[in-house]
Amino acid sequence: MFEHFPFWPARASTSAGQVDALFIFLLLLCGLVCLAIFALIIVFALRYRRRAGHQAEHIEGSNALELTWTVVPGCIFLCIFVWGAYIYFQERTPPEGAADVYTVAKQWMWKFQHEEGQREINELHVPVGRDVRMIMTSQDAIHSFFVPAFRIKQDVLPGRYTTAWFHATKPGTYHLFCAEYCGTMHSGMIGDIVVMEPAQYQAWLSGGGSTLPLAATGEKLFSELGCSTCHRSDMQGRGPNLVGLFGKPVLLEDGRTMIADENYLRECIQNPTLRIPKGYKPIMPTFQGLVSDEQLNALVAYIKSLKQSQPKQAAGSSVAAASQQPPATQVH
Ligand code: HEC
Ligand SMILES: [Cu+2]
Repeated sequence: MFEHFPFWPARASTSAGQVDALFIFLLLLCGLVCLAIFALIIVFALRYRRRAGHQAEHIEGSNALELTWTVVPGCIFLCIFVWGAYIYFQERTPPEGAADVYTVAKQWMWKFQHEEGQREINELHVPVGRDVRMIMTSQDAIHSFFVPAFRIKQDVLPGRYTTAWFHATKPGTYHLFCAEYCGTMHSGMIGDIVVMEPAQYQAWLSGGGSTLPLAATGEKLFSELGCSTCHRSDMQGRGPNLVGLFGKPVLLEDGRTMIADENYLRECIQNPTLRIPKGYKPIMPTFQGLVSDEQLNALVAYIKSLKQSQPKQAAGSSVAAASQQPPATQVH
């Protein structure tokens, strides 16, 4: 209904309609309450104006009245809360099997890395109808990934990953903004999300020449940086076997159990001494400052891929993996 309303951004994702419904509900509710207050002010002012022979009457408290104006707004607020929480959790929970796009924000640009290997700056191509999960980090200040047409906004922080996801529903080009003041050129930190029909998208993917998938780039780095000398799939290395690690709980030396998600992998590479898996010595050198955020993304993508693409190897090392880790539980 707001398609041609100039102040309303295009609606191009599955969650846009839900966010709008809640927003319109809040707008109507506030508008109605505001109207009612103004109407009552006028009515009361006229009705109870000062007149000869009329005297105000003192009223003692009324429990019925107090209860009504407490319970009714309380219920309305609770409805808003439940509705909002429902949408929030939906926006926070990426569906199983979403395609990952790694994002590095910096003053003042957006850099994207596709799983397929394509890299882009200030422009992100995605197909209609795919669940896309943004795995984002910043090289410097705090930024915020904001796509009004998708109704998503997520802060992007240095030193860790934050995620957001969307499912584009309409081809087109949509604005991307940085929504967190990040320095002089903050207002210029903008980009385009180009949503294409799947066939077009395939053409775009293959148009860029041959690119190495992100996980393969990570695999190359893994051997170039010497990771593979300690992390071997045959369990002869000095470091833990990384096959099948992603998504599993890891028991640490200090007794904590952590899920090996993207942030865990990232921190293990940047700051290995912070988390020592049980049974291992803190001999892994830190790679902080030695690998860029893009390279870190590739390494993380590679370690994640060790689960999906090498089921045979994973099965072979499951004994060792099991002794190192508690039973697998489903995460995300
Ligand atoms: C000198 C041997 C060595 C090298 C080189 C090394 N690691 Fe490690 N790595 C270890 C050891 C030992 C541990 C466990 C103790 C710890 O976390 O410090 C570990 C832990 C890890 C973990 C956490 C594993 C788990 O089961 O929780 C990850 C992920 C990891 N390394 C990735 C890498 C990557 C990526 C590289 C290359 C950039 C690398 N490592 C290089 C020895 C090494
Ligand atoms: Cu910014």
